[in-house]
Amino acid sequence: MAKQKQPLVKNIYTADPSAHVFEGKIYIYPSHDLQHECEDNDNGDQYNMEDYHILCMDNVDSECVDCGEVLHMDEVPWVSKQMWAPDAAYKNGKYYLFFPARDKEGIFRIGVAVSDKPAGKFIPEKNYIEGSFSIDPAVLVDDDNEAYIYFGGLWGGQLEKWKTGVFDENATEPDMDKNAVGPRVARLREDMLGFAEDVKEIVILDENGEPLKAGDEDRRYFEGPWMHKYQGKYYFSYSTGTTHKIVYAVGDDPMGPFQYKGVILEPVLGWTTHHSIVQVGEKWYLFYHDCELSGGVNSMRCVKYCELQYNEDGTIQTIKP
Ligand code: FUB
Repeated sequence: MAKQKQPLVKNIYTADPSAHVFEGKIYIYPSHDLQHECEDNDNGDQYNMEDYHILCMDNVDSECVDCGEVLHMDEVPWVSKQMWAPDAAYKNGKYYLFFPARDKEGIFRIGVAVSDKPAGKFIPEKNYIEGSFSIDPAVLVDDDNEAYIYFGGLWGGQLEKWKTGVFDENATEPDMDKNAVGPRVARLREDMLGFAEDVKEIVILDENGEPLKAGDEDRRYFEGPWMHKYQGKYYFSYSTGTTHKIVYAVGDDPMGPFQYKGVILEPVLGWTTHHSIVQVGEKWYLFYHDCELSGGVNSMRCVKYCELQYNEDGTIQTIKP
């Protein structure tokens, strides 16, 4: 039986859970953390993952099952290393697994793999999505069947190196009083295998309608985007990285802008925090990770879940891990 706030599986280390209800079950698309000797640094070298496993639960109370490996980096011609946080989407009868990894030049790109079933096996496209960069793809298929991909992560995820639209190895984050680097969004093509239009930078606004500043580390975007809809509004949530929170901002358009609203999850054990939000029946759930299973090793994480509750005004109640 799965219990809230307990590791969902213990046979492997898992992180970055993207949860969806497909075909009446809960499918979780996580990163698969490995035990290895890589250096623990700000570049994320310690997150040296090689493949993806999919987890499945019949319902929120049932056992969580590891469905096994569905994609390995050796099967993806453009990948050199580091298969980081994935997400999956369903459209037009097929399932799509979106995943970031470093290409042969060491630049993070986003790839896509396709399956007829939610638990794979997934067959990768030969090349990464043209025009893609950075990490942590999250996909929303909206009620009108338009699909949007959100992505980006600072530091190891290289987002600040794309300020000009071209990769600049030496680019750094903006000064503290300048506008924060925004996450990115692109509309996906009807076949889900490429961007339909140019990538756009998302703006997250403060309570006065001003863009959040780079020095506002309690609120500015760092990595791990997620998009869900609640009562017709678009809820864009993400990790603040250096301050280790999951926070959210709300807007009327899937491409933003979004106004900052508050904290969803207080810091967990471990440096990274990463989440997804999914409705199962009448209730809403937060899937997240921490490092409890490894006793606090940053690169050996475990996926958990708990119920998420809204207030009457549509704000989300803050969860303590
Ligand atoms: O799992 C590797 C990276 O750590 C993810 O891409 C980030 O979101 C962070 O969780």
